[in-house]
Amino acid sequence: MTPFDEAFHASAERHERAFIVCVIVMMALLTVATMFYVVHDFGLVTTTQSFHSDPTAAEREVAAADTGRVVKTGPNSYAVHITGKAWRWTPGVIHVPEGAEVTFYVTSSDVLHGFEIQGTPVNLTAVPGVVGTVKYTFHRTGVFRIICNEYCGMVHHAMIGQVIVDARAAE
Ligand SMILES: [Cu+2]
Repeated sequence: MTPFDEAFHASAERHERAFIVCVIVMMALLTVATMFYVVHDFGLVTTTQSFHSDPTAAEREVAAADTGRVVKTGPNSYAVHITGKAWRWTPGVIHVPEGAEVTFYVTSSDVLHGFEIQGTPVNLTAVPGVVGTVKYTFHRTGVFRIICNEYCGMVHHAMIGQVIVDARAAE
């Protein structure tokens, strides 16, 4: 071996070691990042009150809060608790008066559903185990269709509900 060969060999070995260290660091970062997302996606960590590790807990919460009824929460505000389940929204028909500010509490008891009220910006994913909240003020009377915009199986296209905005009675 010439002195040149030895110097080359030593330098190649240093590079190889540096590479091995890089790979170990990258694998460690990947492992940590994966664990972080797995824990969050599977709800093992509860970060806010709206998240539950048990999907049925969210269902019970909505059920306990009068699913199917429009609850008056103020002079001009209403709350509706609504559950998506393949393939219907419960309640399926919601009556609110014109000009009412309505807060929707939305969850799902099986798979992901898309809670969309046509003709409004209301668009929220109904997630099992999570109660999502969205507010909207209905300024005109008429029938607004609630559709599911997240494919959820065979009868997804027929998962249609209604928000019926009634004219205010003369005072
Ligand atoms: Cu759907």
